[in-house]
Amino acid sequence: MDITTRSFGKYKGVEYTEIIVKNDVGDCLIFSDLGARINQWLANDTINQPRSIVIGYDNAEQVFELDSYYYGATVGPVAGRIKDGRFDNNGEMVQLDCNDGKNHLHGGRSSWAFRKWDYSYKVENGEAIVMFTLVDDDKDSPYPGNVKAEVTYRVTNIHEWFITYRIVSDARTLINPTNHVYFNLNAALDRPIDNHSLYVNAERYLPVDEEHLPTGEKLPVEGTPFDYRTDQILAPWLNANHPQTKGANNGLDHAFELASGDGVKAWLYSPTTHWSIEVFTDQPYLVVYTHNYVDQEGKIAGIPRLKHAGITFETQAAPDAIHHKDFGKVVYEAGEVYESTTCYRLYRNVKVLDED
Ligand code: G6D
Repeated sequence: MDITTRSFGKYKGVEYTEIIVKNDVGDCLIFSDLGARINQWLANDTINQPRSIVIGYDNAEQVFELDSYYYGATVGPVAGRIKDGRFDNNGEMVQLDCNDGKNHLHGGRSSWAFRKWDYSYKVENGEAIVMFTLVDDDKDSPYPGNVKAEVTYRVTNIHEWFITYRIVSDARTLINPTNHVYFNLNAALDRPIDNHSLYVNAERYLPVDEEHLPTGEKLPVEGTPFDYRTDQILAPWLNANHPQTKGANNGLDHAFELASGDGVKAWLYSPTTHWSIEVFTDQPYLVVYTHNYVDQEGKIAGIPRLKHAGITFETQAAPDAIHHKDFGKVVYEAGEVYESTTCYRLYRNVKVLDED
């Protein structure tokens, strides 16, 4: 297990860093202090060629100049949308900035995705540990409280990437972060994920309105383009003639209510590489977004942004949970610690990759 660093470039006079983790089984995961994000996951194929399975940026400037995608970023303090950016905090009305139409999304303009985090790293028990920390005080953020956030990435020698959050505030506030990693297991970012198979262990999903806010309903997935209780090839469902997928510009952009327990909560497979990802989490919801909007020109890693270029597995309490009592815990009192762990595990089939 080897950990090194290199520059991720400079933006407005601030230098950012990439932290490069190479495990003993051919994976190279590259994180950055800009947004405590994952920027690359390179896995060796059967002819020992590194193939990228997540979407990232070439440098810090792209994050600030191109980013409406939040590739690989830690988004918070609250990941999902908050209606009108407003909520009642124990009798005090709090108004957040509304960076997504009339609503607040991904932490707003002071999102953790665009902050420079402190970091440290070590190898412990044969695993790479990269710890990011951020002090988000109420001067820098419209959220109540001075918050200390720790995000620890652990990379193992069986192709696992663990994310553990430990977050505490000195005042009652909202805490519900996630990681906005996009996977593409075709290992070629110019091949959309329409050919992937998806499994999600969920009986219900949350329909949304025209502002992508949950309506408050929880609907059965049965008979809909949200039924992944057995694995389904995505293409027909992303382009289904269903108001919810069409309303998301032909794709998924929805929260699934996950089954309880420690088992696999989601699974993704590419028929091109025969590689797959399993998702484990202690969070109650999973937002799956299939990169339905391509609203930025420009190429990243030399490749134009494509619709359905990747798929996210954003583990969290449901979007707008502050306005829906049964959407998961999002309110934390002063000193109350938020702790959560999510794991993404890669499986590489022994078959030779399909010829390009
Ligand atoms: C769009 O509605 C989607 C969000 O769910 C996603 O997180 C964002 O793009 C990157 O706003």
